[in-house]
Amino acid sequence: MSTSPCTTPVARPSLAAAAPSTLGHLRRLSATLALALGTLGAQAAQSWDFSSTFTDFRTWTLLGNATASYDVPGNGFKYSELMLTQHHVGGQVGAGFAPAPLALDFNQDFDFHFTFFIPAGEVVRGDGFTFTLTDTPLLGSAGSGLGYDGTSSASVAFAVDTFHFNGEPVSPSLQVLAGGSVTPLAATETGLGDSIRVINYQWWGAVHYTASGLGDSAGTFTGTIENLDYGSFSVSSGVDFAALGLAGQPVYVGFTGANGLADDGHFITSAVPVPEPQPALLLLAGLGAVGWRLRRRQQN
Ligand SMILES: [Ca+2]
Repeated sequence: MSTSPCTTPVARPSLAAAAPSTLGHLRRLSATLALALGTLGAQAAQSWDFSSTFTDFRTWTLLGNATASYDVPGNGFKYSELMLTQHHVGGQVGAGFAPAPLALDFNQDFDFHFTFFIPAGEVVRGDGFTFTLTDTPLLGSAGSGLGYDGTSSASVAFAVDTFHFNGEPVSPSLQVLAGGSVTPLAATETGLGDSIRVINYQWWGAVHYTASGLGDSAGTFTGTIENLDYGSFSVSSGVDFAALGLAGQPVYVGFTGANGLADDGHFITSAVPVPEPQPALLLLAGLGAVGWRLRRRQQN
């Protein structure tokens, strides 16, 4: 394994890791169907996938230590990475938010999909990252604050918390957070231990919201992580977006992360195949050669 700090190849999915899982296939198929139905019906689907719909994180609002990169290494894929905290560098806190706010309807369901890596540092695991919906891009405190704690904007977050003190949910845990506090509304202890931060191991993340159906901008907010080796883990909480002050506001979507005394990296990634012109050209050239040989044979 590389020992140099902050190497993008560490975070880059291998070809195997970039190959979508079966669940990923189904997810994309259902997302495509939802989009198709959305354009046919009156209700547009509220669905976003930052992983398989290419997301250039260089265009995002980057706060604190967060940086973004873009790469086309010639392996048939193009990549962009949002690095919230740098691998092997402690004391980091960063955030990145999509540049344009969304007009989310909290009386309709919505979902977001993303992929992430937590390359392990060399000391204690920590601290984690959040997927955040907020009325203004935010950056909270480092360490256990996950780049979210202490912020005053109207917000809800899905946290992957990888470090705990005594009395807190045993890490790695999944949490629903709100109001700029890292005291969770709900938490699920995954029991994953250091498997959460196996180097170069890609996780799928998702946030699903199911509206109450009562027209009150409230519903059930669920965060999920999964991969083929370790399975799927979720946390759910009722969330009242009207009470939080997010209903009717422009909603910024993004991620925050921190590592404090630990030095794990926290990377959100996007990778899509790059269309390759060569095979099509070769095919045409091949057909042309066959045609020429057939014509020669007929002339002879
Ligand atoms: Ca924690």
